[in-house]
Amino acid sequence: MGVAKTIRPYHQPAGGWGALKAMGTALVEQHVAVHGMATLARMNQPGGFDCPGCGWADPKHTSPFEYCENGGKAVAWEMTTRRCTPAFFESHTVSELSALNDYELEMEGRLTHPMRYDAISDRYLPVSWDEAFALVGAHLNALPDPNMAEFYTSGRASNEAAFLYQLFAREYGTNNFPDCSNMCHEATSVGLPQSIGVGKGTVLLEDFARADCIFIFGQNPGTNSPRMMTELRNASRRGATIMSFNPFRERALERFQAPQSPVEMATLSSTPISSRLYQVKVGGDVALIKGLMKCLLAADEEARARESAPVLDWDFIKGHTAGIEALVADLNATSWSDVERKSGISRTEIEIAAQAYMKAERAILVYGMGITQHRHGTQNVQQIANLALLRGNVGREGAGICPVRGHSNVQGDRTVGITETPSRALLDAIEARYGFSPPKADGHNVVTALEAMVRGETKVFIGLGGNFAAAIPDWQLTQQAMRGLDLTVHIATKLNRSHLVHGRDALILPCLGRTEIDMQASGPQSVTVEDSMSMVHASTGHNLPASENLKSEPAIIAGMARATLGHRSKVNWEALTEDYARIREEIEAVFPIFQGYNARIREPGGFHLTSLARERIWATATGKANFLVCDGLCEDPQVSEKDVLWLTTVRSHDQYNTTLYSLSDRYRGVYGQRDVIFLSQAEMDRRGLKADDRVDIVTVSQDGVERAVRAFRVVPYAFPEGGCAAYYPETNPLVPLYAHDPQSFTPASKGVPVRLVKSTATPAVQ
Ligand SMILES: Nc1nc2c(c(=O)[nH]1)N[C@H]1C(S)=C(S)[C@@H](COP(=O)(O)OP(=O)(O)OC[C@H]3O[C@@H](n4cnc5c(=O)[nH]c(N)nc54)[C@H](O)[C@@H]3O)O[C@H]1N2
Ligand SMILES: Nc1nc2c(c(=O)[nH]1)N[C@H]1C(S)=C(S)[C@@H](COP(=O)(O)OP(=O)(O)OC[C@H]3O[C@@H](n4cnc5c(=O)[nH]c(N)nc54)[C@H](O)[C@@H]3O)O[C@H]1N2
Ligand SMILES: [Mo]
Repeated sequence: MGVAKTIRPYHQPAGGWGALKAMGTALVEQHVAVHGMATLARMNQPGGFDCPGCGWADPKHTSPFEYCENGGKAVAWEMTTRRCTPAFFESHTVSELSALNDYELEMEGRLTHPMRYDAISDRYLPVSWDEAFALVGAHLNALPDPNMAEFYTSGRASNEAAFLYQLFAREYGTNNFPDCSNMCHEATSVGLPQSIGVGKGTVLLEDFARADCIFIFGQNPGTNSPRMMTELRNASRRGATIMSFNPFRERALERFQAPQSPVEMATLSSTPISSRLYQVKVGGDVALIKGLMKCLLAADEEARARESAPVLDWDFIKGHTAGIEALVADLNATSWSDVERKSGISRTEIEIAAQAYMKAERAILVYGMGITQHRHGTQNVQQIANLALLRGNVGREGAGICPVRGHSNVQGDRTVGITETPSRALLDAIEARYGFSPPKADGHNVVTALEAMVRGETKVFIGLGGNFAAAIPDWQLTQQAMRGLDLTVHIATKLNRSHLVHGRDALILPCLGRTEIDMQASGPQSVTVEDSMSMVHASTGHNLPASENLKSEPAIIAGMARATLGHRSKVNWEALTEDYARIREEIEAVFPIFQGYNARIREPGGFHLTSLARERIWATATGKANFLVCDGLCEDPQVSEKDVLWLTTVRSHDQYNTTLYSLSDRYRGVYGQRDVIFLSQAEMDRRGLKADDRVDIVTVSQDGVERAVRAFRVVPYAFPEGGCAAYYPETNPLVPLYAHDPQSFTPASKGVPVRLVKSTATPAVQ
């Protein structure tokens, strides 16, 4: 890849010509320049396909330029002309492949043929689809208990694939659905229902055009949802106040040059985005939000003393909420000195942000992984909800809570039944429709699935997309457990680490991507997806498949189901794969919210799945929206040592989760390398470290196990004290499996206590 390992601070705005150039480079690297541009023109358009990148919403799928740099890269990555064929597998043992880095693995290109691991030659060898399905069936049917199998989903799977998958696993007999969202927005799915009765956001895209104030907590839109920059830029230009709360001064949160704006591009001008960036300490959000709420309370009391208009929305609080007294008591018991110490932000600065929030008639609170991936992720989410409720900023135009989802259909997958804790209503609906009795007991999430693997209880792992072995925490322990499985099955488009961390028997089943024509007995098929704003729309691929041996995800799931369940199945798998409109009819039958599904996806832009909270109907135990108290400021009593730093593991600008588009991170000024640690000058001085020194990062473990990554390069950076940052997934070995939010089980990958030790190791070859 030939990019020199340098550190060169980036002084431009985010976006701009750099973004166009990077997208062009990605297309050229994948040898798809001309065809790629034609394909991109069909992205997020009526009759086209849905961007396989992030879960951000599209403006009714009607703008002529609805893609971004990183969406472009995601498409180029899928469309690549490179092929990872049986001949490639023939010439490399799995041990040899294991020496390649994650970038090199995926650069081998699209998988073309189903492959089965052969232990004698330590190679993957071609296998027929029928043999592959029979092998899955034989392993699953040999298990004494269906709960010894795990059915993992990554959030790119369509509604149709996900629905069939959960139906298959439930008819087989388990609710074991570890899901990428367990490592992602689970704190939202668990936290928000307690607060507002629904585990999803409450805003629509059009609300961004009406908001006076937008707060962004722990989310990096310029990299991870660049189409959101259009909304932020427009909001900024019409005078809305945007404020960000993030340990990094992420460039796109500062200023953005819109590649869609001819004027900005021609004049090299840009739009400032955040009027203030608050460099909150890693893990300091509860303190910060409590500080903001303290300001609101104080201002409200003052206003009432003066008999002027209240600051809190008392009509809303009295009519719609419960728990305000306990919240007020908690805030009064929270001292400013603790707030300042834990958040790293002064009271005066917090007051400025609070003023902006109070002044705004309509405010949107946006958040991402900086909020959810903590031991106190659920509490973080609920404090954001409290802040919204205090001013009635839920269920009103231009206002609301906006968790920005990750994968393009992670939200849809959950809506159509990928859940390890199914409701009674879902189980009853399945039983009524199909006449089999689905398992009632809760199944495994990612953490409990890994724990079961470590205990040796799990025998079979099936992954519908994703790169489980790389995305999970605590590799030393967890990857070893995966190697002990009887069978691992991966439905995938590209070769990745999970295929090499395999069980005794192992299959790689190559599938079609979103950009490709999905031809079934009734003709070409469309699938459907749901975005972060709960809009459901169709996605249709137009490119020829990467290989004639590929199958669609629904067809692969149906194949496994038939081979496993045989004649005892109550589902007509064949008929469902012949025509996906039939799958949508089934979804509608099980989930009444999808009423009129097949007709409604023909509307341009699709349709909105109504959210009760948006209508101010609260599906909580109290029938109200709940203010929820978080005791204290989420300090960790286990970690008091002075030299401990809180490590947050983040994405570079050039990766899609475990997929690396390159080893560079343009906006943070890092080129050709990923084994770096961002550290403030003060923390460096405290440790006698200089720029470019190499350090081992060692977790302060509670179980006596050594967790370390070696020889990371120190990069001085404007970063809050007490914390440091490095890239995911290279630092996943540092995240202990036990370190997760007790409520949502989200691994605490944005808050790992670590120590730095001067390295004696030489840097790993990248
Ligand atoms: N191009 C691209 N797009 C993507 C992805 C990708 O990898 N690449 N991934 C997709 C997925 S699955 C997801 S979930 C989303 C992820 O998108 P984001 O939510 O943006 O994820 P991250 O980059 O991991 O971290 C978000 C931000 O949190 C900040 N942060 C870290 N710790 C803290 C903290 O303690 N408090 C606060 N307030 N902030 C903190 C980081 O500095 C970073 O700016 O994007 C999706 N879209
Ligand atoms: N330390 C740390 N760990 C984290 C995170 C973090 O911020 N820090 N983030 C977490 C988050 S938010 C998430 S969502 C998870 C991500 O976990 P996953 O969703 O499991 O991982 P991805 O890297 O998105 O998966 C990439 C693989 O998906 C396959 N793929 C791509 N497109 C398709 C398709 O259309 N169909 C199929 N079947 N396969 C396809 C390709 O083979 C590719 O190699 O990681 C989590 N882990
Ligand atoms: Mo995610």
